[in-house]
Amino acid sequence: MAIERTLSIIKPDAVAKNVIGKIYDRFESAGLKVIASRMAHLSQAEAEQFYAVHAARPFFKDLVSFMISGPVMIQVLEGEGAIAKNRDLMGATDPKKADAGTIRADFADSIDANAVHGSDAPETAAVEVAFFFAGMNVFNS
Ligand code: IDP
Repeated sequence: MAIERTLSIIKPDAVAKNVIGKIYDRFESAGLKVIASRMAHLSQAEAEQFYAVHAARPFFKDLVSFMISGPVMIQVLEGEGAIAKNRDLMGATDPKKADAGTIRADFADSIDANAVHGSDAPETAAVEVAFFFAGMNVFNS
């Protein structure tokens, strides 16, 4: 399987719960490397742009409000099949439906506050990595 990069965000609920390290341990234990990271408090414009694909959805306003409610931890993960691997680690969007042992099953409270974001395909991964890390150092492992 190819070495890929994917964009991961630890959302405001998980940052507030002080579980950044526990979530990083999930990535590292699964063989994913953190090759860039930064903490940020997103502006409304940034959150709206990042989630523009969902602009017409009924939950868009709440999603943007939630994503700007506190700081987030943003990282690029690299590894074999990193995009699907990270999605497996995250679990289903709705934590009530997420498999036991996944990040969302263990750390998320609701479909709105669901702990993590992860790119869902190579095309979105490339766009999302550039969105947050264009012009910044991304370190090859
Ligand atoms: P994903 O984060 O599992 O890839 P997406 O469908 O891309 O899920 O949705 C982006 C985010 O929008 C989700 O993580 C979740 O926070 C929120 N979201 C998705 N569907 C709903 C919904 O039906 N109600 C409320 N929030 C939702």
